Amino acid sequence: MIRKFIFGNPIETEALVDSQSIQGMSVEKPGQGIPHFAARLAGEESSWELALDMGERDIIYGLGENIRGINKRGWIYESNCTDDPVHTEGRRELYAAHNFFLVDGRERLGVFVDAPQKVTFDFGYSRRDRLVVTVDPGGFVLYILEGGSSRQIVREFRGIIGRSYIPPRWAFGYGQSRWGYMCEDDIRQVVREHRKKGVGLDSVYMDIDYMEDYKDFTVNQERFPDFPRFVQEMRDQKVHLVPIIDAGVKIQEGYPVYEEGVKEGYFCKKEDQTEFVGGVWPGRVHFPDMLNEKARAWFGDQYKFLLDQGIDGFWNDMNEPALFYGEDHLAEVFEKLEEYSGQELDIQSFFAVKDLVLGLAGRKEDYRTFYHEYRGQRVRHDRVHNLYGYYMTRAAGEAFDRLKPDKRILMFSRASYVGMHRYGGLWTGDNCSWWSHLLMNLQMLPGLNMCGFLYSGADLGGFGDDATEDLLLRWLELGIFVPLMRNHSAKGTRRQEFYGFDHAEDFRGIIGLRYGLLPYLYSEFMKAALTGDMMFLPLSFVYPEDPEAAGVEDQLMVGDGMMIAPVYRQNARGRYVYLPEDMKLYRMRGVDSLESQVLPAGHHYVRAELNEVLVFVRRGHVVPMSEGGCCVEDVDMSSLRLLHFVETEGVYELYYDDGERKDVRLEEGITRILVRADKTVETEGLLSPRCQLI
Ligand code: MIG
Repeated sequence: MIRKFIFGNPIETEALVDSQSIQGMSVEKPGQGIPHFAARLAGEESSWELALDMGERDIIYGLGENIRGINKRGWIYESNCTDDPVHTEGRRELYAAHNFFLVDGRERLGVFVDAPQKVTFDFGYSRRDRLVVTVDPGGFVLYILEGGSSRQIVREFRGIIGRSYIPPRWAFGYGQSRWGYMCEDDIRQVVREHRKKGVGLDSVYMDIDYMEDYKDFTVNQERFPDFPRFVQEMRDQKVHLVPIIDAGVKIQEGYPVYEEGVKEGYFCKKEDQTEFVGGVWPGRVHFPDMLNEKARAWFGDQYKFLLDQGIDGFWNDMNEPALFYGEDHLAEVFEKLEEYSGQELDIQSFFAVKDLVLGLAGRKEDYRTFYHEYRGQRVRHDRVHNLYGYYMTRAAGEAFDRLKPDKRILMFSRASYVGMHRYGGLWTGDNCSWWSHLLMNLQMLPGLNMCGFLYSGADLGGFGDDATEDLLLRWLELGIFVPLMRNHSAKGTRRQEFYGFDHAEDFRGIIGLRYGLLPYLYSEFMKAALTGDMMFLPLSFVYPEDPEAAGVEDQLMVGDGMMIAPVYRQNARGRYVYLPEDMKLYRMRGVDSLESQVLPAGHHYVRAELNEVLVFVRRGHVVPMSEGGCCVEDVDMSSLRLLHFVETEGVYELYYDDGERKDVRLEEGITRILVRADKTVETEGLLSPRCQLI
């Protein structure tokens, strides 16, 4: 059951596919019959506060991309899309605003706070047993979902927010990226090393250096003299190039995107109707008004420039939107600095000077100085801040539907809001090469799925700071299960392509497993997308009666038949694993190197050497694997190996399609694989693979 409560005059976000069909009650004053929550008005401009008393053992799941554990209880989080590259435990907000959570305990309810402005989630931070949601002024819609299991509540939520984005199948292959590939040869080297050493690769990412002066929808002619030819050269090697697109448009005479945008009035303007100027990588920029329908269509059409040259995938960056400085405020800072200059600074003034300079980036006040034309109204940016990345990605997604109606285009974004999940996936931004961030990557996955973000992933190996070989291997051992599997790192950090390290064979084995597991992973992804389910689940979603499962923060269920327990500690050669039921453990070094053993329910210490991955298959389940390959299109579906834990019988419904079509139906792609106790296998449906039990 879904109930809807309307507070004040909310701004439509289009998070839901059809918000009108759910009957709503408007809430004018506190104490007006909202179930579970006590509502009150607080703050100067009157923001709403919703409070709920929690039971001692209540668990809170959700909030998608945010820091800390799977159970979000015990911290305070903010939805306020922010470009901050240091994701430490003390942070409250990252790049995304995913306002859906689920309280599971004394009562079980799903809660979606549909508000494009800042929202704060105090989950037992101020008071251990109290949950308080604070919504900044401006109105919002509250949805409360009840009835059924946690998984059912999530499915119901996913039903109202619409089908998740589905990428082309090649986007499930391994992607190599680095901020700093400057020219054709840098990219050729990546491909050459992968192909030479037989380590899988499907895509190479192009960061901002491929552009001319960081201008969107340009390609640097000196470094990529014949881009369409180069794109084709890579395609001949079965590699897709994936360029980055930034939100800010460089202010430069003669640059058509800039000139057209100004002429048509497509950029965000200030109170005085002049364009807002910010500073980002291209220098001075304007921000396209992604919320304005016409501007959005126009911005989306720009992707054609690259599509026409053979590009079929993109990543949208800096769309919180990130702001190194706002030009007006920069002028104020210079003025103040002028006052200090020549003076003898005492320590207070020194810190004042320092704060002035450090306070330039992402300054909240700057977000109050420009406006959008949204649904016929002029709306100040901070009121809709969390929609910007969503609407930028929507611009692209809608354009792809017009420009490439029959072909899936890869798209993922940094900033996001619920609703964007229909147009693209996401990556979780600038993490660091830290062991703690490997675990954080795992812990974010279920929350992301709850909010509709299935095609998502973190920078494997870590973006900031220096990676080591063992960290990268361990991280890849999680990454092979995650739809967006990309190794990315920052300029200035240690290189982290596999070939910079000593043991190519270990990387070949681990990355090879991704291609081996592809039949299962793609199939589980598609089933999750097409039925509104999760692909990564906390153990408690599958074993709700097991109190120990509820406390597990470092293992996940992956699809229907599998549990994973990655190693995420430096120097560990194994780990403790909790099994809610008997399972069959496969310890794998590569597609051709695996051993298995049945383990009884309970706690175990399980060995896992640096080059070994642990996969646990549930009783009665079958997990199909391919023989591997060096890219997705080489994965052979005619010959499958079946991981299985079958005592009586086990069935797997394998989904498959051409990997490209947008218009997909689950029923059309199913092959039923039946494994019997006597070890015979029968298949029926779309494919007729040869099957071998392993
Ligand atoms: O201010 O384009 O998160 O993946 O490599 C940094 C350069 C801008 C941030 C992205 C990162 C990308 C980087 N970008």
